[in-house]
Parts: sequence; structure tokens; C-alpha cells
Amino acid sequence: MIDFRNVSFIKSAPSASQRPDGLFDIMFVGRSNVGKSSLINALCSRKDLAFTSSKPGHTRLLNYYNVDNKFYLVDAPGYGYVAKGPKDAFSEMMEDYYATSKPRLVVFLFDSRRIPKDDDISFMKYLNNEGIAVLLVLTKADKLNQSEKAAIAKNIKPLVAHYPGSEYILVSIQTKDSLNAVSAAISSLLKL
Ligand SMILES: Nc1nc2c(ncn2[C@@H]2O[C@H](COP(=O)(O)OP(=O)(O)OP(=O)(O)O)[C@@H](O)[C@H]2O)c(=O)[nH]1
Ligand SMILES: [Mg+2]
Repeated sequence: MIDFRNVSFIKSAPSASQRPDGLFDIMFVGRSNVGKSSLINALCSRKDLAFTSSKPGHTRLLNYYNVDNKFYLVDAPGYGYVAKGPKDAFSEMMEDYYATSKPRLVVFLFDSRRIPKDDDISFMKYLNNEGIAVLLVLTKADKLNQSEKAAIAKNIKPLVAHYPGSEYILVSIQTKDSLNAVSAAISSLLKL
């Protein structure tokens, strides 16, 4: 098992060439505001390890955390939010990152209330084509009512179509059981 409480911030890297050495990467990716930084804090039982914000586009750099001396957990900028200029922070950073590095696992976060858009689907396709292992996490489960919960499987079909495992975890940062499920799934996928 992984002790997520044994965590330390290593660095914020403006580009993948400045990544720290030594361990492999698990990268948290997803649309801006989906809850990546919040999930990292919740998993690690820390309030302000990763910076969160109610405004999208908060995380601008690749933030590396050493988890239990087993891997680097990488908090990435979100996609789908263009702050300024022709590209969002995600496109710039990720093109550079994926040109030189391959994460051992991508934790793909998707807001459980949403319908997948083209950019969600193309990113999932990309990960699948690259042979990168994916764990699909549907976030903000506490905001769903029963009928919204029942509609999830149908809603996310276009996304799951490009995701061979097709299993997903419904998560709320307020629910310890769902956080334990994420931790257990990561352990199992990494055989840790
Ligand atoms: N109700 C609820 N709110 C959540 C949950 N997870 C995250 N949030 C809220 O969603 C907002 C965005 O969270 P962040 O963790 O900053 O999102 P992010 O994906 O890191 O965003 P960027 O860094 O901009 O890409 C914050 O207001 C969080 O409090 C959840 O499980 N339930
Ligand atoms: Mg963030």
C-alpha cells in the first residue's frame, strides 16, 4: 500500500526538462477546475499541500510531490481554459512534457456532472494510443442527486469508449471511502 500521508513538495517545474530525477511520475490531469489539486490534498490528508481555487486555471506549473518515496505525484495545469494567448497553460506544458516523459499512470479526472467534450475525448484517445495506463476518476460526487448518479454510465460512454479498462471511480473529497478507493486503485495498478 501507499502511505499518502508521507508526502513532501519537491518543486514546481516550468517545463518537463526541469523535472526532478529518481522516481517515476503519476500525473493528475483533467479540465480546469475539475478538482485535481483538491483530490491531491484529500488523498494526502493535507489542507494546503496543492493550491486550489474556485477559479479555473489556477495551477500553471507542473508541481511535483514525493509520495512515500515511491513515485512523484504531478499536479498539472488543467486543460480547456485559455487564460491569455493562443494556447492554454496545459497545451504548452503538456506538449513539452509528453515529448520527453511518459508517466507510469495518468489519473484522469472528469467532473461527474458533465458530458464529455471533444477535448476530453481526444486526450483520452491520445493516452490510449500512447499505451499510458489510465485511472478514470469522476469528481464532485457529492453534488449529484440520485437521477444524475443513474445517468453517469450513459453520459460518459463517449469517453469510456477510448478507455479499455472502462472502470471508473466516483469520488468526493468529502467521502473517505471514495478516497480510499482511489488509493487502492492506484496501488493495484502500480502493483505497490
Ligand atoms: N463539492 C465539491 N467540490 C469540490 C470537490 N473537489 C474539488 N472541489 C472544488 O472545485 C474547485 C476547483 O478545485 P481545484 O482542486 O482547484 O481544481 P483543479 O482541477 O486543480 O483546477 P486548476 O488548477 O485550475 O486546473 C474548488 O472550489 C474545490 O473546492 C468535491 O469532491 N466536491
Ligand atoms: Mg489545480
